[in-house]
Amino acid sequence: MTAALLVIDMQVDFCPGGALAVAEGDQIVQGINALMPDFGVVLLTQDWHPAHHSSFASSHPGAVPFSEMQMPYGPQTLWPDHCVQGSPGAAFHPGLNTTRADLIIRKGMNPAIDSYSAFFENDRTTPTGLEGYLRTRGIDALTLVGLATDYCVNYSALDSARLGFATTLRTDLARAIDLDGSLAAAMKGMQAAGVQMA
Ligand code: VGL
Ligand code: ZN
Repeated sequence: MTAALLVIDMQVDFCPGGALAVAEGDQIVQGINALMPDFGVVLLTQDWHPAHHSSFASSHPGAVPFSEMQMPYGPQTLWPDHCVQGSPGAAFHPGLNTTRADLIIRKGMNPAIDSYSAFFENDRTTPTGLEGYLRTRGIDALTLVGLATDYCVNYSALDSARLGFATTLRTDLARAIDLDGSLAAAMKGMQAAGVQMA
């Protein structure tokens, strides 16, 4: 098997002090760096929204962060403004080894659709191109790490397993937002989809 390491959204805004901080998000950086030499291919994702993105509560008058809204593609959680293209918060955590990356894939650029997964936007059909990259490079196994376990890591792992990649989540190298039991639901869903927990 040819395995790749998929590092999800290790960005300033998802770490303590950031706009959408994940508790202990910064504590997994060194462990992720240490894992990179074990993989022939390292891929990084970057949440990369235009200003006024539709997933921001501030784009909807009267809406508050962490509430839910119906979008044409289904329910969408509304977030504080985060990871705006080119902003300091959208940068990778300064401790992350980005030198080692074969590919950086950016997502969430469509103003009207959020994109949690590294493979598809939240309409579940618009591809990012990652699947084609993996297939043309002969990669058939993916290990996921990063932020957040219950959102972008979860959606990426589910798509990875559904597309037929042997998928592993390093739970020690991921951290969650955990809104209303979202972490427990995500863990259950990933296990049911055949994602290996390591
Ligand atoms: C994420 C919420 C909004 C994530 C990104 O990286 O898990 N969560 N945008
Ligand atoms: Zn986002």
